Amino acid sequence: MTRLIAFAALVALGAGAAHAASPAMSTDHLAVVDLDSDGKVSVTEYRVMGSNVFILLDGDVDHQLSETEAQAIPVVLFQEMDADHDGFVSRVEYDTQILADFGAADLDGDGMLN
Ligand SMILES: [Ca+2]
Ligand SMILES: [Ca+2]
Ligand SMILES: [Ca+2]
Repeated sequence: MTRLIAFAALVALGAGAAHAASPAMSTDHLAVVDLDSDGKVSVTEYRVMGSNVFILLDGDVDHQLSETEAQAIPVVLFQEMDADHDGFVSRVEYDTQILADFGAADLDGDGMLN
């Protein structure tokens, strides 16, 4: 599992930022993302998850995340997502990373994480 999935699940679980950098995602975290409980995470489920996290973090609802809003996200990951380096992660930058992350985690390319 990639870091972004791990942090997204952890944010959803209400875990503190101290745990957000954990490289591993346990079965419990997978269950949070697996909305229909079929044991797999589809790209749709993953995007819903990612969207919920974005909305959760975007406190001022300007559709971009400042470093302050994104404190739960490891700084390195925030900088990776901020493709144009303007100090904010826009929704487009975020979604791009979400999809790239899903693709990277979907090792057999079947559109499901399992
Ligand atoms: Ca599922
Ligand atoms: Ca914002
Ligand atoms: Ca940006």
